[in-house]
Amino acid sequence: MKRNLTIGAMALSALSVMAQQTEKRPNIIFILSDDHATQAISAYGHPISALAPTPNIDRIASNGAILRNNYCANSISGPSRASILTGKHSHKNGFLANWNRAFDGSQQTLPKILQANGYETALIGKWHLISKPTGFDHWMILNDQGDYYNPDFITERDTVQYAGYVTDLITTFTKQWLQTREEDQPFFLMMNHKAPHRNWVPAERYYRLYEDVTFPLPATYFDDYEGRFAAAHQEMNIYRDMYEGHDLKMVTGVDSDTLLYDPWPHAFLGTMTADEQKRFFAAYRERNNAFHTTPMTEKEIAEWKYQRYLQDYLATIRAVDESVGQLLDYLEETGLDENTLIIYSSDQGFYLGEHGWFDKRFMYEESFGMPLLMQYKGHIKPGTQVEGLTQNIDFAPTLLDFCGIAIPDDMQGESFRELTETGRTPDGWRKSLYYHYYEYPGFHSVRAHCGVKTERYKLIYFYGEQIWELYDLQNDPHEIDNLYGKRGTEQITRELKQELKRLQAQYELPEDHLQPGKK
Ligand code: SGN
Ligand code: CA
Repeated sequence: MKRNLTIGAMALSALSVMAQQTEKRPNIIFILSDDHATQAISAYGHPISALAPTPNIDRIASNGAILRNNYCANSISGPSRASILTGKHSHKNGFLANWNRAFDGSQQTLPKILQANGYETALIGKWHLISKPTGFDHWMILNDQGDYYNPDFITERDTVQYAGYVTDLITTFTKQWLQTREEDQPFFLMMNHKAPHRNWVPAERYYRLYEDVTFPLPATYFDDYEGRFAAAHQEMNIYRDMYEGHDLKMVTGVDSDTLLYDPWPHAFLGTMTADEQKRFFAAYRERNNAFHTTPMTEKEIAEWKYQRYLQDYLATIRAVDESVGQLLDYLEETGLDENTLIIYSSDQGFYLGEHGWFDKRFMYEESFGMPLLMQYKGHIKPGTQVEGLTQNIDFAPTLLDFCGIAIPDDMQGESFRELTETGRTPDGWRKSLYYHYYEYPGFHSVRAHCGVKTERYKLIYFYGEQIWELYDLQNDPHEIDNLYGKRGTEQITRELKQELKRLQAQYELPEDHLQPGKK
């Protein structure tokens, strides 16, 4: 009798150890959109998002945590994705820019470590790292940037074109994989949306969603870039550099079905069927006709372009938000949400007209910042706000930490698990962030730069031109007043330069990475 009891107790404690172990091994769903600005996620509270809310993405924040000071290491797609996968800065993972050099898939990555620890791993959607994915048991990726309508999907076996809208297809394939995965294994699933990437083509049902909404013009829309050389020399201005056909869906005249300038027709209208094209032009006709029949000044045209850009950009996000809603519903209906950590982010931030811009790349807040929302029932309290400085190199270590898997020493990021679990930033947490953008010469002509950010200040060094910029984010949140070299800033400049050097040494930046030119 006694013996039996003991065995029973032992079995029970073994069970509870197992339960703890299972608890330590959450499933992970990583939702990564492309170019999704925090200004366009209503949980972040920006006035733009108030007019185009994202109720489903916000669900993740209200079920869990919103990270308010999360940043990327290099604000461009491939490099950010490589940092997410490796937990390392660009100079360590080797993917410096969206140049033609493939990601070295033989290196250590988050999915590989999870796989080695018994996880089933899957990737669906945008990949953009040139080499084939490694570390995923199942993958189905878009070709390069992918197309909005009727896109190709590449698998280990073949390339197949699917009929439909890219965001909806990615959601469908993701749900299908969830239904067919190995039920007895924990899983790591990446759902990587194309939207809201350029050229911002909404789902047909949303072509006209925001046509009557007037979005607030950013205070810096007509920025003169005074005192900021690189800002003055970029090519990402909405009213100067956007392609009127490709980006703004403008046509040649009243009732025209011919787009104005579109350098890549094969990647836009070219993938739509004839009927889809017809419905596309019909949906924009009234607005395009009004443009041609209303006299406008140059300034009014610049403002009209801003509205058209935002209407389309935000309309593509509506389908992303629906996708997140469908996934959350599925997890709740199946009870999977109990043991699944869900994370929503984007490869970088984006300009929604600030400084007159679209695109990213600069170390200024809008593109340096990355949205980050996380839920994990029983571990992250609903409504948690995280203020500490976090970065995409931290994602891999954080997720490994949540899974109870040892974080390899050579990962450069830190686990921010404690920040999300307590809502507090521990004393020893980092006080500064390192940033490095390489892609110059390149698309949009943003000069290569590196820099350091603290809670209040930011120092940027455009090393090709040997130009420095210094901002006091507290007094100048729009970063228009370059304080570098101004009287009274000597000490803070000295401190920030020292900190930049310290970070470069800590992260082992090779010396020639501060030389201009393609690496
Ligand atoms: C494309 C875009 C650019 C964009 C890059 C990188 N042009 O080339 O505007 O900066 O991608 O974006 S497009 O008209 O072809 O869309 S990234 O998010 O993949 O890094
Ligand atoms: Ca991107």
